[in-house]
Amino acid sequence: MPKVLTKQQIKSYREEGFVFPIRVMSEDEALSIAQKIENAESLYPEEIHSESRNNLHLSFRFLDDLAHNDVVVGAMEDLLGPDIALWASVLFSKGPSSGHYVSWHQDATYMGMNSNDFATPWIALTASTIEMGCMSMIPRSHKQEILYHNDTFDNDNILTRGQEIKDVDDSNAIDVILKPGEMSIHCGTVIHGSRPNQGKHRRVGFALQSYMPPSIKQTLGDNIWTHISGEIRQDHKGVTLQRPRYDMDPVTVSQRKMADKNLSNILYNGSKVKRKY
Ligand SMILES: O=C(O)CCC(=O)C(=O)O
Repeated sequence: MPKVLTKQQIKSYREEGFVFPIRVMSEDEALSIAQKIENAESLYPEEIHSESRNNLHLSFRFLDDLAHNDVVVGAMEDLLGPDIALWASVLFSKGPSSGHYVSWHQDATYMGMNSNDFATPWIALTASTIEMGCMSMIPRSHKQEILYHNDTFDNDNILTRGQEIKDVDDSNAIDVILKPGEMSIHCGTVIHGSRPNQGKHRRVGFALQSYMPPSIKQTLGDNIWTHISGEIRQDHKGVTLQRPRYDMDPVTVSQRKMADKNLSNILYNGSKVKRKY
């Protein structure tokens, strides 16, 4: 018996490569988390900003709570089984009327895993509409291997390498329109991207990238996992990440630095250019 997703939603995820919308919390709760992010940005500008956006669940208790949210974790258990660890998280923010976009890509390309069958919940903390540059997904595109990605490092492209798959047939693309507090879930090989935010308000999504069962192993870089549910993975490199006891807990802020460095080494492996995120 699934915990959160319906059988139809599980089928849809497996057949299309993604599923949405799934309500995680009320609109008010989501908007209050978006507000907490803004407060954190003004209180701790060195810790959280557009280029310091990875693994913020290790520095801020309210984002750690999202990574462990019952609805999110229940949905992951429905898709991945009972033993789950989180690889990383990314705060994807696009300011109003900004040129920032995300080119067509497959997440698994530079993650260095032995399998791409992992899942990423993307939680809308504000509305995410077509005008605001919501994600778009190419249905069933996950049923293929990783395609060639051209690393553009384009300034407006907010992917690490600005990597893009060229000539994607987007005639069947689905716009992942979400209300605050809803999430989508996509798999590691589905082709997706997002256009610039042409709206008047900021668009904020928190991507838990990605939840993995123990059968999926890191083949590049070190194993650094946030334990989520079931059996604790035994393949941690040196340290098991802890949960922040409060915002800016010095123990986990320092663990975040280590996790971010490892993430950067993995994502930019083989690249001559390295951005700060
Ligand atoms: O937030 C976006 O616009 C893109 C996010 C994305 O590519 C992802 O979560 O994998």
